[in-house]
Amino acid sequence: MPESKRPKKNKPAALDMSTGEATAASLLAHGIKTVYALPGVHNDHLFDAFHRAGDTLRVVHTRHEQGAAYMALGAALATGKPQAYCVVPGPGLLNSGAALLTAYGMNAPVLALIGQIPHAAIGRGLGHLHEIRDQAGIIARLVDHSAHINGPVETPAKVAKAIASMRQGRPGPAALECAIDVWGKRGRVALVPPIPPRAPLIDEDKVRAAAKLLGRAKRVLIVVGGGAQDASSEVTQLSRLLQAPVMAYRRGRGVLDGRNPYSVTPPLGRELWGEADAVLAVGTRLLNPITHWGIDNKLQIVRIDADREEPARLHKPKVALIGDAAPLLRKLIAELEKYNSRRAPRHDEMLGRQVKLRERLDKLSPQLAFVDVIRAELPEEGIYVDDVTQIGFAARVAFPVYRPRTFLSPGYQDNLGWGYASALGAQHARPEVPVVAVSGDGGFLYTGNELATAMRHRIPLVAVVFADGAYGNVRRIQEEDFGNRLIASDLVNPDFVKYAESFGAAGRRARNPQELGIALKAAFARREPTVIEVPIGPMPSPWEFLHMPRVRGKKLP
Ligand SMILES: Cc1ncc(C[n+]2csc(CCOP(=O)(O)OP(=O)(O)O)c2C)c(N)n1
Ligand SMILES: [Mg+2]
Repeated sequence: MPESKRPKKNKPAALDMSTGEATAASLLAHGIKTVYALPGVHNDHLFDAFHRAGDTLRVVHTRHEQGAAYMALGAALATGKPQAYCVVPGPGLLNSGAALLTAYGMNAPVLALIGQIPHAAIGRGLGHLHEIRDQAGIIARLVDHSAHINGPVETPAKVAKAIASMRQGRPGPAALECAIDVWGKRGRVALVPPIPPRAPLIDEDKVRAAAKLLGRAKRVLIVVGGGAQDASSEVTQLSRLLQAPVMAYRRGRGVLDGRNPYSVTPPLGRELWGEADAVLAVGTRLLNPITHWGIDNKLQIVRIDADREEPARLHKPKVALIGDAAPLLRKLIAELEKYNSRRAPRHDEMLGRQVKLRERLDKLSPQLAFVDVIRAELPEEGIYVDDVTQIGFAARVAFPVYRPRTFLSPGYQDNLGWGYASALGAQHARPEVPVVAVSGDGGFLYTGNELATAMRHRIPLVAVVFADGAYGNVRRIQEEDFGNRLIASDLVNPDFVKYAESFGAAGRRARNPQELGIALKAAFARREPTVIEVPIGPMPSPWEFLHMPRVRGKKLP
């Protein structure tokens, strides 16, 4: 063979493939072995490529596009690894929209594969099946990285770039769209390896400045968000070195083991925020503490964030360190050895504060009786998936989370109904650990239809549905703040036990915390799709533990 015709070293040979086959092969080359999906004519060639990939690539099909996208989201949050979903254009895309929006808000690495109308018709408004005006523009508003696939040859590079973007800087979703007549087009395709993440250079001067500031401080509070999920051991070590409590609300839970008395949620976090002279904020927007609890120049803030733009968005911190939390924290720990001061241990103080808080939380005892039982039955490594419900609000302040990625809560979108389908994705991606979805009767029926998916794909998710016959949170606000003028907050429910049984799943009813404990123990042992209905009455308001007034300085708008 003449020299020029010989394949270059390290360059894989080009193979004859369709765009769909190149997409499937590229997903596999990036370790993505599952696509959560709902098919349709626009993506037939892509699904045929998935079929041809055989057992190496699993397609988990759902009953609604929101289910597919939420499953990918739940899987991404439970594993920290990129996940993919695939839907038809127009209504398929919009049906998946709330999940994609939530993936953006939660910085979750979800890849959306979206069909398109015939290539030559895009933008012409001819009224093709599932046509939507400026689909690419709509997608571009929902994610930071999106691209259009024009044919097989460019597919591997576009997939690689999209997946790299999901880990680069602030992580998050990405989207690729491709026309109905392009998925099947063939060409000579050379696969490309994953693009290695570019770690930003660590600014040693800034690390030193942060170490000096924190080393000198007398009362440090660490605040963690979703960006700290992979830095659990570093945060734990820093908490010890600085004698600093660690506060988390929704996304940072489990970074410091909830059994550690230094692990706090907002009610204690606010007290500590008021007393602190320094805050180390890791992978969190810090929006609620700054805007609600106030800020003054006696509180020095060090921020660690993957996104360069984030730290100064609301309030300029003293020091901003840009990059992944774990390597930056390791540098900070090393540097602190030189500058850290001696501080008295706060162990007993923190234990005392925790006991006092628990006494205050007695007001929420109807919710906490259930929360405690779920914690008692869910194994240490089990995953709790939250929804926007009265039990959920109590859990956000009082459910101790033992490990990272074991408390999934929908972040600032706080979108009702994400729970069941996201939990299904978490359970699918982590089959070895039990997962429990905790919903209200309102939230459950958003995606409770995916019980059919749980049965079809044998996903042994356990769902607990607290049924009060109401959008209870809304109803309580109408009762307490709007003179009991009730509107649009009552619900007519199915019998959730029979509902589950009609799918062939296990249905149970638990009338009190003790019965819930028994039902959960059995369900985690049986490992089959299960719905446990818990009939409840009205619950006390959790707001005094979540919406708390200013404790220092001025309040930012
Ligand atoms: C997508 C979305 N729509 C509406 C809301 C507003 N909302 C917050 S809580 C709630 C009621 C939840 O009802 P349910 O799931 O039964 O839980 P409960 O409050 O009764 O415990 C509603 C409608 C929301 N958070 N997200
Ligand atoms: Mg309800």
